[in-house]
Amino acid sequence: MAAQKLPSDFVWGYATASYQIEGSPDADGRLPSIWDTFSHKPGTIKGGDNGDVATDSYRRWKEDVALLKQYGVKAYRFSISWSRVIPLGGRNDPVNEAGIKHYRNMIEELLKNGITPFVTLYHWDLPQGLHDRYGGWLNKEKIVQDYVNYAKLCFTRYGDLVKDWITHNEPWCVSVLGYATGVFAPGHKGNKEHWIVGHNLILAHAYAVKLYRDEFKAKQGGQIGITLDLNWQEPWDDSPENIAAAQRGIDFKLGRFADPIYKGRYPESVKAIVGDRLPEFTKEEIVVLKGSSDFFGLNTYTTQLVTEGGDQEIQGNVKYIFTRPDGTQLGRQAHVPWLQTYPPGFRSLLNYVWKTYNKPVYVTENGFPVKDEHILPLEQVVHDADRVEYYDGYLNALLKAATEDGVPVKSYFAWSLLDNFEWADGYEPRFGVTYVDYKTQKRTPKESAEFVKKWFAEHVASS
Ligand code: PNW
Repeated sequence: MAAQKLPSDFVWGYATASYQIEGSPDADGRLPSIWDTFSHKPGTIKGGDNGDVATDSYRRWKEDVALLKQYGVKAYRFSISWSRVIPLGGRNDPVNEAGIKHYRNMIEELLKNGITPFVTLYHWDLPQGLHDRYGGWLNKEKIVQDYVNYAKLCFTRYGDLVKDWITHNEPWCVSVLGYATGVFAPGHKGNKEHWIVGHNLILAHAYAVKLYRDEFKAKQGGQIGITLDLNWQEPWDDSPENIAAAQRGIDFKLGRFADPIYKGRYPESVKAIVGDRLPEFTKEEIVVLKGSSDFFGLNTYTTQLVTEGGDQEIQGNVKYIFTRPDGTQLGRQAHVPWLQTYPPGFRSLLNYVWKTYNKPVYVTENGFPVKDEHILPLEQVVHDADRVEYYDGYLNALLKAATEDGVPVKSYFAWSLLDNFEWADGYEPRFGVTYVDYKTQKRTPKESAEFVKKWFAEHVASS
């Protein structure tokens, strides 16, 4: 029997995000985003770093495209920096043609090289102007209108060339890390704001999708959806409490966004615990948000074992661990504490998402930062065996989900093309298949880049 293969139209490539790679914060009329402000506050970022230079990709984007070409990808997922195209962010603020042109040039260059652009509209870099003017994501009426206006500008200027749109990247991170734990911009803490912000992110997404479907889709022929994040949650053992806990953990991380978007309502388990701090959708809004994603965009990195208990409402009062009942670790430890390699969890997750939401699944991020890679000499860094092991495991899990379980998986974007600015962790964790020397900006491919290229050459059917 011939080896199982993914269909010939399977899309694969690498993902990045504007603030993590671009640098050049003041170039050509760009104004600050909340991440510029946040990362410049002392004590927010490991090592006192910020995204002022990052991988210098605002200037080196042609080199990045050449690298993608060399890696044999079919697609590239990147995000637009809102404050490059509308520096102050709002619907009555001026549009910055230089910023518009930058992304237009890049999109054209990608297409010239046979690479399909997948564009994320919002990967966390809200224009500081909107945060200052009315509280940004906390202000429902204003932010929904301004976000839709920004989306409209992108559809208008790029939609003849871009056919795959992602409204938001990981609204869970935006709301919880930004407005509850405060480790991400804008650094607010508490147990109320993040429910409001999450709610407003859902509405902004839904109204942008409505606009695309009403005014652009017929003419431009693209698709639009959202990317949510979930690390698979596996009950620690088969006790009924821990099985229930894992489902509740999933509801608090994924269901709080996915259920409104695909089913038109919040999960009961969330409503029961959060009570009247959870905003309500109006009847009109429900009509707009239910079914407001053409696909299921999924970012995932690991699996967590779940037990009942704990008082962390934010995660549904469950606890996470990596140690099994027999004392062994779930998988290989990455450089960041929250990630261990566990491919079977990826297969379970793909099945769960398909069964629960019934949409084609686009894996939009998945990757691994090798432990201590930042202190290893380059000769060792490029032999990134632990990253290769990770991709080998996760890609084969995806293949099984697609071919044996029948999950319609349509894409796989590895995180990331380059080592880059890893948010609050600064430049220490390295997720790239390309090593970046931050002093010289020299890019050096790691062995994983070759591995991924070869894997897809062998496992995608020829057309
Ligand atoms: C995602 N966590 O973020 C983002 O989409 C990327 O920008 C980021 O670089 C990548 O994953 C790697 O971290 C996450 O704490 C940030 O569980 C934090 C968590 C998960 C994902």
